Amino acid sequence: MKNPRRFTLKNKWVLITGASSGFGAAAARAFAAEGAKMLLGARRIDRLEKVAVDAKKIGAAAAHFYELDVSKTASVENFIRWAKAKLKFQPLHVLVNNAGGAHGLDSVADGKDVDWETTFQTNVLGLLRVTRAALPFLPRNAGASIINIGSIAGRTTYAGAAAYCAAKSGELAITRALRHELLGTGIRVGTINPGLAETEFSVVRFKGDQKKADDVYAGMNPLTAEDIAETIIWVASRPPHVNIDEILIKPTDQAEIGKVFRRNK
Ligand code: NDP
Ligand code: 8X3
Repeated sequence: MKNPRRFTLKNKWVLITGASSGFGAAAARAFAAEGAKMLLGARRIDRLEKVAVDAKKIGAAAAHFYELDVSKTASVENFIRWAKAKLKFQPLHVLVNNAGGAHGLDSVADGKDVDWETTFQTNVLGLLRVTRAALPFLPRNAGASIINIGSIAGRTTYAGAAAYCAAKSGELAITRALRHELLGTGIRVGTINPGLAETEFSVVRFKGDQKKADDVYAGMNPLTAEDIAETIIWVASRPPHVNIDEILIKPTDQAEIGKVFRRNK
């Protein structure tokens, strides 16, 4: 059998969670450049609208947005009902489960229930909910992909991040289990695990403290949202017989978590 060298994303429907900033917004722009059709979700509608307008300017065949809170089952179901209406019986070829993040950097001894609960509700339960709801729309044996955004934190641990590391290691386990469950359907399942990337991630983690967020990337050259978006496009555009299981992608200035090269320090 002769395999194609690339899966074309032109005119394919792509659903991205957490598309209002960071990796998700950059992924929307990157899929737009491929001429894809997009369904974008997040809680901040004003931000989503800007991303959708940009996506259309860049070349998206369609870019629709709707409010989505992955931490609430009712919101996910509502979002997928809306998505179904937009799809109009066409298949959804790419699901990017990106919504998530870390909340706080407290030790377990000082940990807050609200931070732990938000971390698991978004990174773990949100991923499960969205995947369950979206699966019926992914076509069998037609090059569809589920791309989950994990983290280097899911593959190792560091102080202050017990819940976040556990959540991202949960994301990795879900990705691997899904590959078992979907074997034979032709639906690809993979995870991209970034190291330090400068987005709104640290501002959210430190609850709006910009100084603390900036310090995370001080003197080093972090990954950008565009680096991850390009990786997502590469994964989604592999030919249908190729499944990219797991990618660990880090800035050159990061050897490991906590081992970062900083200039002028
Ligand atoms: P950002 O904070 O810039 O983006 C996070 C996105 O997730 C936003 O669009 C936000 O939208 C959305 N989101 C958060 N909570 C919810 C929710 N309950 N329902 C729906 N959407 C939600 O950070 P990044 O782009 O960096 O993060 C994207 C993913 O990458 C996350 O899963 C994060 O854990 C992971 N990651 C980040 C790394 C980094 O260093 N930046 C490294 C490794 C992984 P809104 O607030 O509008 O709902
Ligand atoms: C984000 C990367 O190193 O801040 O997942 O945990 S890290």
